[in-house]
Amino acid sequence: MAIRPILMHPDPRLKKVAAPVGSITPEMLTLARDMLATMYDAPGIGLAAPQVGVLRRLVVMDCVKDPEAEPRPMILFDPEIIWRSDETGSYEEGCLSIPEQYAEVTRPAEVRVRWRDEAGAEQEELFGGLWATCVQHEIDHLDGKLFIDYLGPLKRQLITRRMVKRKREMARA
Ligand code: K2U
Ligand code: ZN
Repeated sequence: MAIRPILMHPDPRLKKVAAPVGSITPEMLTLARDMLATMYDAPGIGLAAPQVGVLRRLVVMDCVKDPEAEPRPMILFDPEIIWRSDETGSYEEGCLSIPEQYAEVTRPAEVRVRWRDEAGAEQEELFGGLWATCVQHEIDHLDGKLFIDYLGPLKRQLITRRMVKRKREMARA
C-alpha cells in the first residue's frame, strides 16, 4: 500500500481522456489499493486514476461520511453511466486536484452505473445523494473534465489563477 502524489490543476494530464483498463492485472489492483489509501489519507471521498498521473479508466470511492458507520470502499474499473435521472441536484463541490476551491455544481440527482469490480465481475448500481455526485465527479475526471468546467469562464479563470499562484509558491518552498 502506497500513498501516491495527487496532481494539481493546471496539469495537462488532468485534461486528457483516460484509456480503458481492459483486463485487470495485478498492477491495476495495486494501483486501485494505492488510490484507496491515497483517498483516505487526503482525506477525500473519491479519487480517479488520472489524479495520480495514471491515464486509465479506474476510480475509487467511499462516500460513507458517518465515522461510526461501516466504511464502503469501492473500486470501479471502466465505469460507465448507463442512465441519468431527469431530476437534478446541486452540491458545493471540491476536488483533491484543486484544493480549497469550492463551487456549486448541478448534476443529475441519480445515475445508474455499470463497471467491473476487482474480481473482474460486472456490477451495476443506482447511485443517489452524495454517491451520485461523487461517481459523476470521478467519471468526469476519466474524460478530462473538472468541476470548474461547469462554472462560468470568469470564476473558472479566477480559480485557475489561484492554483497557478499556489503551484508557483509551492515550487519555491
Ligand atoms: O475527485 C476528487 O477530487 C475527490 C473529491 C470527490 C468529490 C468532490 C465533490 C463532491 C463529491 C466528491 C474529493 O472527495 S474532495 C473532498 C470532498 C469531500 C466531501 C465532499 C466534497 C468534497
Ligand atoms: Zn476531483
